[in-house]
Amino acid sequence: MAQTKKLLRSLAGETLPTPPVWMMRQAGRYLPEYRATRARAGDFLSLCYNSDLAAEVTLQPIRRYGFDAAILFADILLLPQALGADVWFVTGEGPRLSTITGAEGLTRLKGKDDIHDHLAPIYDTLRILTRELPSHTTLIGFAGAPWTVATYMIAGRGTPDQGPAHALKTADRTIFEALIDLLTEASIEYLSMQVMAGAEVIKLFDSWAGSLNGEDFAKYALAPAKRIISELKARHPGLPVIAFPRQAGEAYIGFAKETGADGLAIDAAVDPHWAARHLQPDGCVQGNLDPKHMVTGGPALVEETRAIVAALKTGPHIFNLGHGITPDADPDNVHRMLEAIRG
Ligand code: 1CP
Repeated sequence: MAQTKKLLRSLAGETLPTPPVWMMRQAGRYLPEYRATRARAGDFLSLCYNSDLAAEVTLQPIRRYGFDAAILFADILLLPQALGADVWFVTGEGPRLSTITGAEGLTRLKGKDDIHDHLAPIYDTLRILTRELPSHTTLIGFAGAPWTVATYMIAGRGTPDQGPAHALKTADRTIFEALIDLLTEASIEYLSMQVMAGAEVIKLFDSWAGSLNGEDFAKYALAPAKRIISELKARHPGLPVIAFPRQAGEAYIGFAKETGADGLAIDAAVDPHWAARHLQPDGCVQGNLDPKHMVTGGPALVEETRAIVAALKTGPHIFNLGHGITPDADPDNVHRMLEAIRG
C-alpha cells in the first residue's frame, strides 16, 4: 500500500507541496491543558511513568493543532534512571542526577538488557498511542544520544559547556568510553522496544553535539549514532530515523549519509538555503524556525516561517522548530505558524 502519512513520505525522500509539521516539546508547559494534567500527575517524572496521562499529554497538541507527528511524552533521562542512576527534577531549575566520576560510578550501573522492567510504562504509553492517534499522524519514539545523556550522568545536571564530561573524557578516557558504549547498547535495546510497542520513527537527540570537535565529534557523536541506526535498521528493516546533532555547524554535512539517518534535524543557526544545498541532497531535512518566534509572534514569525518553507521546498522537508518550544510561548502563535505553512 502506498504510504499516506506525510511525515513518512518526507522521510522516504519525497518532496511534498507543503511539508509535514510538528514541534519539539509540543507537549509542554506553554499549553494550559498540559499544566493541568501535570498537576494531576504530581510532578514531571510521575507524569512520564503514568502511561495514561503521558499518552494524554502526547495527544493534547495533536488535538489542538493537528500536527503530522506525535512524539512520545517521556524524557532522555529515563534511560539513565533505568540503568540505576538517581534522577530527580528540581522545580524551576531542571534535572539532577547522581554523578559518575570514575570506575565505581560505572560499575554501579545495570547492564543494557536490565532496563525494560523500569521502562515498561513507556512502552505502554506507545501502545495506547497507537490506538488513539488519528490515522494520518506518525508516532515518533526517541532517546538522547550517548554523548548528551553522558553529559548529564557525569555532571549530575545540565551544564552550559558540558565541562565535567569533557574533563572525564580527558582524565579517564577508558571509563568515559565505557559509559558511551553502555549508553549506545542500552539505547539500542530501549529504542528497539519502542519500535515493537508502536513507534514508527525514531529520533536521536544529541543536544550537546556542538561541544564536540574534530576527532571527538567523529568518535562520540557520529560513531554512536551510526551504530545505533545500523543496528535498529537491521532489527527493523525500513525503520526511518531522524538524527539531531544540534549545533554541529559544518559537521552537519555528511552526517545523515555516514550514520544512515533518513532525516537530519537542524538548529535555528543554520541558514536554510545552506541546508538545501549541503544537506538536502542526502535526504530529508527537519527544521528550523527559531523558537523565540513562538514567543514574539508578529510579522517576523510569518516571514521567517515562509522563508524556511521556500528555501527547502525543492527537496524533502519536515517543518519544525530549531529547538524546543519554550514555556513562555503563546499557543496562538502556533496557529499562525501553521497558517503560514499550510495556507
Ligand atoms: O516542567 C516540566 O513539565 C518539564 C519540562 C520537560 C518536558 C516537557 C522536560 C524536563 N522534559 C520534557 C519532555 C521531553 N524531553 C520530550 C517529550 C516531548 C516533546 O518533545 O514534546 C523530549 C523529546 C525531551 C528530550 C530532552 N530532555 C532533551 C533533548 C531535547 C532538547 O530539548 O535538547 C533534553 C536535553 C532533555 C533533558 C531535560 N528534560 C527536562 C529539561 C528541562 C531538560 C533540559 C535540562 C537542561 O540541560 O537544562
